[in-house]
Amino acid sequence: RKTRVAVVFGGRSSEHEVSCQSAKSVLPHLDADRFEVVPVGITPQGQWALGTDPNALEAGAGNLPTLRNRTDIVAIEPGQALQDVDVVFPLLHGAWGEDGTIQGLLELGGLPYVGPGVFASAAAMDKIFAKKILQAEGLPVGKFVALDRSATTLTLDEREHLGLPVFVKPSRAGSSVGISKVSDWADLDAAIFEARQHDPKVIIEGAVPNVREIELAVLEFPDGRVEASLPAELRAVADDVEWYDFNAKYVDDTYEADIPAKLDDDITAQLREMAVTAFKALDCQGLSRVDFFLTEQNELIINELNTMPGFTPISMYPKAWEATGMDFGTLLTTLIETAIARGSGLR
Ligand code: ADP
Ligand code: MG
Ligand code: MG
Ligand code: K
Repeated sequence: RKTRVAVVFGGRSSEHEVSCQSAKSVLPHLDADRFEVVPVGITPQGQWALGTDPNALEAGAGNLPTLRNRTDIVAIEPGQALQDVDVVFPLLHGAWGEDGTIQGLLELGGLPYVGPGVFASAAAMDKIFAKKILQAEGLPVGKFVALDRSATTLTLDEREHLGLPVFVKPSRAGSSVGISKVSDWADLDAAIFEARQHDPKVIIEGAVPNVREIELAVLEFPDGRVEASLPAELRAVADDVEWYDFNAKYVDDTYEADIPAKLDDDITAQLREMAVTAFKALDCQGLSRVDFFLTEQNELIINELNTMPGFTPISMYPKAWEATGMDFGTLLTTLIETAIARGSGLR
């Protein structure tokens, strides 16, 4: 019989709609001869629902599909939703999905799943811990201050260390949700307050001036080999576009992608090697998108790893592999086969 793949999507995080969009674009690309898809939606309230077709969802925020306003959902237990499933694709972004929580549930149930395990998922979700681990491995990260849960502002020393502008971020979020760029210290406390709407843990980073944003898609193959795609670059189309915010990611056309990025061969080689090193430093498995900043001085900084990056039609992870010679369908098959080859339990 065909391999039964549960595609779990939606979820409780602020990236609910992005996840629904990812599911909508993944489903038609899964090899129908080999896989039988079991779509499992999770509502923003955390209800699990079987048989929710991501293609039949109404449009929500940013014109993305959503389960947010559905009143007809019949909630079932996760165990019931995943009954008779061979492997799970937890296509969830952000908290309660990309952060090790669903991975823990699947480990308890002994079910193999696509993507990194509990530890790597949790570590990559938390920008503060991810930076600490990367630093410990000797990998380059930018200047940052981890704001204590009880602190409401930066000290004078910390302000001097970071300099203006700074980026204020929830430590555990994604899709640029809750992030502000602050160019005047007078706006700092409001930005911290805003970030705290998403996470009590806040990270504040020194802004990299005239940064180039480069992303690489890292993939593990069923035999354990780990490879990085060619680098892709995200470029603002106009000078007055300041940074890659939620609207730039999903709504406007303020950013363009160069896939592959126009970079010298030696920087490309360095990026591909560093992406695999970062993947291993965080003990990732399956996949991750490793996002870099390239400074004006041609220095590389690792910004973050995303263990379940977007899989929408415009998302960089599938596009970067396409540019490296692997089509979307083959990529999805590889992800699922790697998950099955790994199995469940400690490894
Ligand atoms: P998310 O996980 O939400 O994507 P990021 O840390 O990647 O959060 O930040 C989102 C965007 O904000 C980046 O893609 C970049 O455009 C901008 N940004 C974040 N940190 C910095 C920084 N230190 N210097 C310059 N730009 C930054
Ligand atoms: Mg992220
Ligand atoms: Mg990012
Ligand atoms: K992340």
